[in-house]
Amino acid sequence: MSNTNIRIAVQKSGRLSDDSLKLFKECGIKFESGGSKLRSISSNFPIEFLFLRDDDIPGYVEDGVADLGVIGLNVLEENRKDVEIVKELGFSKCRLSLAIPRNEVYTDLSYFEGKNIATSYPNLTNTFLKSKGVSAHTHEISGSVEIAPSIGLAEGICDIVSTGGTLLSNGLKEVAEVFKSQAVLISNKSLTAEKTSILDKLTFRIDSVQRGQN
Ligand code: PRT
Ligand code: ZN
Repeated sequence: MSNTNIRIAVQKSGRLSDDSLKLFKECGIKFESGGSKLRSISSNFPIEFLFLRDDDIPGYVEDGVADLGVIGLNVLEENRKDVEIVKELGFSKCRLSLAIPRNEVYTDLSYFEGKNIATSYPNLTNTFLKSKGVSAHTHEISGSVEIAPSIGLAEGICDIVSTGGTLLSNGLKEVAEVFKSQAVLISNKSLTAEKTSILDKLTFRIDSVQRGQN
């Protein structure tokens, strides 16, 4: 019998982690997780887990360091890695949205013409604005984007929104949705036949879990 394992990269700790681990456990896959463990081999399914920062996952899957990964579609599309999207997983749902100070009057997207927008997602933001015929300047910052308008760095922001609470508490209002996201299962584009057959077994189990939830 072959002892090939498929290798999957999941977020070590963050907004994707709990639901990713829960999904694989619901698939009947036994493995250890948590603490400082960065790798774990399942005792009852041919799979090895790597626990990583989410931003590194698409690159590892493109390079074949990992065969599969669980990642937010927002991160995947922003970084434009060449991987296969196997399926939508239905958790970590959020949206990338444009927001401006609450007391500003907003009419339509032309509001952003010639303005500065702070974001950690310059590619998605620029692609959206271009498709709408708006020319604005994006300033890439890696975190605490919501603070940018109040410190005079930009007139608006484009950031991930879930409940809207963070925008509210920073005196901002959401004015346009740029991109809808959720967690997706991705795979390397050239899996061996053996790994493809393990992936088929895995997606079969994920499908049954998802059917049970509907
Ligand atoms: O440490 P590591 O690099 O692995 O994690 P990370 O800090 O980069 O990412 P993490 O764990 O915060 O998010 C992982 C993924 O979860 C994101 O790429 C999204 O696909 C998804 N997701 C779902 C979210 C949110 N909801 C979310 N609310 N990602 C971020 N947020 C942040 C957002 O940036 C903003 O600051 O939460 C704030 C807004 O939330 P609300 O509820 O106040 O609107
Ligand atoms: Zn990250």
